[in-house]
Amino acid sequence: MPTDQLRNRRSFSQLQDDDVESNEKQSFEGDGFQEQQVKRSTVRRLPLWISVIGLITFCAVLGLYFSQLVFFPELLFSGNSESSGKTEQASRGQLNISLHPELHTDRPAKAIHHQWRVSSEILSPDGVSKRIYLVNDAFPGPTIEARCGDTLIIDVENALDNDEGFALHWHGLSMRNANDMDGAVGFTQDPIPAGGKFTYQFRIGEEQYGTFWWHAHHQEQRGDGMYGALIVHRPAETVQGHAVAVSDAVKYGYDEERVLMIGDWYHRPAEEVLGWYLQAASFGNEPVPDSLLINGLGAYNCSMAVRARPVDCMQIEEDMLPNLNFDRTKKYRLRLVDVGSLAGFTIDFPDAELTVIEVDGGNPVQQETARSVGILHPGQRVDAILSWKGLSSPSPRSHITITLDDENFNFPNPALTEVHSFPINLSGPVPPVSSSHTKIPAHFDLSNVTSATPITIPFQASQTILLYSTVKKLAHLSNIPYGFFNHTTYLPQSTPPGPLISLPRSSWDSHQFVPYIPYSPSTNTSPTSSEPLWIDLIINNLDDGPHPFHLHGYSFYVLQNYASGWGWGSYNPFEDAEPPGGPLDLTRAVRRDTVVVPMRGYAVLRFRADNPGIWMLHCHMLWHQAGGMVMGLQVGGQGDDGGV
Ligand SMILES: [Cu+2]
Repeated sequence: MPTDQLRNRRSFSQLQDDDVESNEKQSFEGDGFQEQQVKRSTVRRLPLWISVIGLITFCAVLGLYFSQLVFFPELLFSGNSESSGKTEQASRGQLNISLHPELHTDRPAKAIHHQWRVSSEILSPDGVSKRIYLVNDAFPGPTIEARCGDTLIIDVENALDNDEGFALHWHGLSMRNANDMDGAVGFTQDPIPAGGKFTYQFRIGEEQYGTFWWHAHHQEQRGDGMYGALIVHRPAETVQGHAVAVSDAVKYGYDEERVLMIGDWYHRPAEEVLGWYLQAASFGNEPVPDSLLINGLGAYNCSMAVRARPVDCMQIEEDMLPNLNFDRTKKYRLRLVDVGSLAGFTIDFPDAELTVIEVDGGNPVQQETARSVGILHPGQRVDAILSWKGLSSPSPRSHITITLDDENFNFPNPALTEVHSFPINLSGPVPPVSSSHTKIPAHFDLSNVTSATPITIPFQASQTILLYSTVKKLAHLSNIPYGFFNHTTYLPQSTPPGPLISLPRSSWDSHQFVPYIPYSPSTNTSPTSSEPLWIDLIINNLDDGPHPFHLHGYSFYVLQNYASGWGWGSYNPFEDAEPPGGPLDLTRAVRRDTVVVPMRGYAVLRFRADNPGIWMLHCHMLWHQAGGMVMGLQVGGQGDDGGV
């Protein structure tokens, strides 16, 4: 029903304003434990008579608003969002999720307590109705903000129907000494059953700060909205020559922070989409998305819907498009996350400039400035400083354009518009035009990022793990496109059942491909010490499309990322004298936790195996992951011979 849909759209926006996190219960470490409750309104069901009065009032206000527009049309394009009331913001679809670094950068580490209730509801984030997962009645779920060294305690309640379980993963966090809190169903925990509760408790490493996110790690729930942002702020630190501690805002020169979770979106339930993909008739062509969401909102053109897949669609008119607000005189740190299931994207601010500063979990990169930045692939993050200093037009309006990468769109989807634009309302005086602005490159290619500073890693690794990943359509598997690492396609452990962490390695079944890496802690903390071991992970991609691979529990140096101009660009260090891509980069290799291996190419990743546990390694394209492109690494613990 349209009124329901309107309510739904309003509820998203109201839950995404600039308030402090919902229902947050914080315990402070230090002089004993104090407790502080910060609460704000959430969507609740109201008695009928209140709803009727509310509806009448709403209609009256709406009527008044539109009657005023006749006389004051500038109201429609008011540039100053700060002066707008909540109702107006909500009805116009505010995309802003502002962050609060000031609550975290100048305090000691503490415990942060959240209470989450996971449910689902039919909502229409881009105008099209679909069942979506909610956490505390919000989609996307709550944004967690913390600082390094904080302990997160998240009490999760499963309020889903139909016996549906789930688990939550904290993407990019090392989860040191907390392997069992990693949320990877099949590896580290069983799903939290319907009606059940589970408490995630772990400490964020002292060395970890940056842009992370949390998402479901069971079946395809991530594709139906079970995700949110997880931001770890870097504490201000004392720097020689500065009277006060220096925060990231001072270091990078920005005023405010915003998070933008951007991702492709399917109008059918992810389970149904996967069902279409995992059959012979798909010929291994990935399901192409229908739409795109930013922070849980989009704007679908209902006339694009195809007859074969009818949708319940409410057209979002031009003046109701989800929009962003910026003050032209300020600089913003944008924390961008690709929360999508398949497609990478490029983000373009035609009237502003973006300076890339960090990738994934706070890894500083050589700064590059451009009007557009991409491609950001599923699971990856990039932090960039947004500046309007070169803007010459006095117009209070600009726009942002997101273009979905079509490299995996082999099977055309006429329902999809690949380019989405959303309005930006600008406030503040027009800054002086910078003559250098016209010289700014139009685009920065994120595959060219390098470390901001020289790195120190050993010349060679102690152990090399050679992998070949591919989607295969095998006759004996009914020509269904299953994902493989080497000779294994993943299925959750079944005989005996249980997460791998709970079973001796000798009892794991044939769908578990988990190379073993010995671990012995070392007192030598030198970055080139041989203990714990340095590992080379060489991932060859034999497919005609890219795969963004994510390793849990670690980040790694990307020593080489190679795509062959012709034929197969594989690398086998046991046979090849030299990598086809030339010498490895041992001086400026970027560090990441999610790396794209190009089609018919390979990546050489090096990391120090200093975090014991059983860690998943998988393609972050949901359809490949669900089709079995999943393996693991076991660091420490019992090896194949039963020894430690
Ligand atoms: Cu993939």
